[in-house]
Amino acid sequence: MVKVVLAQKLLQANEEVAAENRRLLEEKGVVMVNLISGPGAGKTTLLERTLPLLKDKLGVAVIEGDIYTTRDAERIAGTGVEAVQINTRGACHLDAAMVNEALRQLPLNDLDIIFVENVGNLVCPAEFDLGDDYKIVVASVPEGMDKPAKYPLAFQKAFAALITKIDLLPYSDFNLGAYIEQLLTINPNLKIFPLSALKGEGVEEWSQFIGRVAWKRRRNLDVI
Ligand SMILES: Nc1nc2c(ncn2[C@@H]2O[C@H](COP(=O)(O)OP(=O)(O)O)[C@@H](O)[C@H]2O)c(=O)[nH]1
Ligand SMILES: [Mg+2]
Repeated sequence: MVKVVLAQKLLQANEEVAAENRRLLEEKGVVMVNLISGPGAGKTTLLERTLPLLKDKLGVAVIEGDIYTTRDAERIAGTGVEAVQINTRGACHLDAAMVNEALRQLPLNDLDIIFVENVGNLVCPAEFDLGDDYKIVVASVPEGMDKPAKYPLAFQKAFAALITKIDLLPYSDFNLGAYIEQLLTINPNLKIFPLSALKGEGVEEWSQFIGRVAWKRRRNLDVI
């Protein structure tokens, strides 16, 4: 009983800071995109491919969430895009207060879009609102077909699903058509992008989509 009350209080406190983040970002005209996946799905690799396609047209920055290391932020810095690293020191997800700290370190007046790479985990990040505009779930072919059924919350809350590592389809029993059907059963509004960050297939389509969505969102136009 006590545990449940505590969890509710934590989530409520998080909601308040998330609302503050949302207000700040709206005032500054910045769209925040929260990338959620299990470890190794390919979030950082995808960002390394996506950022070069966006950075000349839009002001872009990245907030990297990791339990301990700064490796992903270093990879992002290699693209010339500013990255702020958050180390959660054991926590399995980012929370709104951590993101608030990171936002204070970024030049918000110069930005249009901030990508947040959440801690690799399909469970906790789905429960903690960061004040983001969009949650994007990233699921890769080698993870297998059953993850949406096992971890439905991330897929239910997502605006788009990226099915990554499709270059591995010929070597696996993964059925792309059946997977997409499954995603749409869980969330009929999901925008779905099969892609390979390694080979480049589908990356341009996804990059254009998210760039267009961010641009429209801040002009209060219908995004789709
Ligand atoms: N075959 C293949 N491997 C990929 C692809 N994207 C990422 N990887 C590999 O998957 C591993 C984990 O990628 P990473 O981007 O670090 O995943 P993250 O933990 O979600 O950030 C690395 O060895 C990547 O090279 C892809 O599209 N195809
Ligand atoms: Mg990563």
